[in-house]
Amino acid sequence: MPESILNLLKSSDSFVSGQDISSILGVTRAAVWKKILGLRKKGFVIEAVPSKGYRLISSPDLAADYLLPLVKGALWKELIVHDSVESTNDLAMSLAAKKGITAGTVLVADRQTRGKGRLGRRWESPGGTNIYMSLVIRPELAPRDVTMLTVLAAVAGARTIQETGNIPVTIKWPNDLVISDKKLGGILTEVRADPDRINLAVIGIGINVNMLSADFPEELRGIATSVRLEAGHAVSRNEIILQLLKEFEHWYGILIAKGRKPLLAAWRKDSSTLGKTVRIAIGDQTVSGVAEDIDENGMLVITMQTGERRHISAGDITFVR
Ligand code: BT5
Repeated sequence: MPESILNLLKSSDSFVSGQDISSILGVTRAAVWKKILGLRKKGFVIEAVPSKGYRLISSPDLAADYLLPLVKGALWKELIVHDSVESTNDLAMSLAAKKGITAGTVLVADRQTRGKGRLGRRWESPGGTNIYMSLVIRPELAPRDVTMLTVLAAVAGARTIQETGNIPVTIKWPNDLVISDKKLGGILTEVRADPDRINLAVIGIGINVNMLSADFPEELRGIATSVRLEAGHAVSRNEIILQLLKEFEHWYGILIAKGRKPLLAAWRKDSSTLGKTVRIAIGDQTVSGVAEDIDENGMLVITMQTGERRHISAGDITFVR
């Protein structure tokens, strides 16, 4: 019910009368008032004027009640916001192990105490400022297609930030969202799979939204940035999450209906990797060459100085100037 009241308030720029709300929702005016008080407790600022009714002034910066009704549908079923977790990906995986998570769940946290990157690296996850979220889906894809989920999340993430922050974010293969060579977001996709099918995919996305330079640990200051630092103003985390879930659903639909080609084309368009001379660290090895393309499996195709072409599945890229 708070969802419905919120929808009514959101659909109107001005006041909605208590009488209208109670007749549309079929509840008493006293029940409406009780729910309004509940929403206020959750951080929604709702103006109440006796002769006019209720008006939504602002929504809290991370609010499941606000977000879920706007995205719930074919793909997204649940959205849960936590104050603090170790890692949204780990939480999703441990719930999945206990069969306690529905496909279509989005887990969001205000902060993470053990946020993780790839290969056991740390993801800085202070509270009150950024987005840490895990999208839990049961994709209709074969295990070999799992990289496409990272490709998809990167395209959805880049487009979302381009639109909401109005800044030229690009994708750095394989999983970075960057702007002028500084990292603003990262993706970590994990799956539970049988040999022939993915049972569950957890797509972890971290985006630095309103973090300021002083909030970054010393070693990241030169290589990391945030939407706010680039856009020059604070941006609502709700709006980014909302847009990202819509973009993800849009591209997921295209992937399922039309295959990988359109998604790979979108990736190429937003990539800052292609055409560059790169050095790629793969474990102890380093491979250098020109990044030519992304192949059908999401691997980076590079041409080495010898003329040999290689398809690289994962690694850390440095641009060689
Ligand atoms: C990533 O790893 O970029 C994947 C990050 C995924 C984070 C999300 S948050 C929600 C979900 N739950 C989790 O626990 N994780 C996911 P990688 O490519 O390995 O990059 C890690 C490197 O990025 C670190 O070694 C640092 O150099 C740098 N880094 C760490 N925190 C950062 C931050 N907040 N912003 C920018 N760079 C950061």
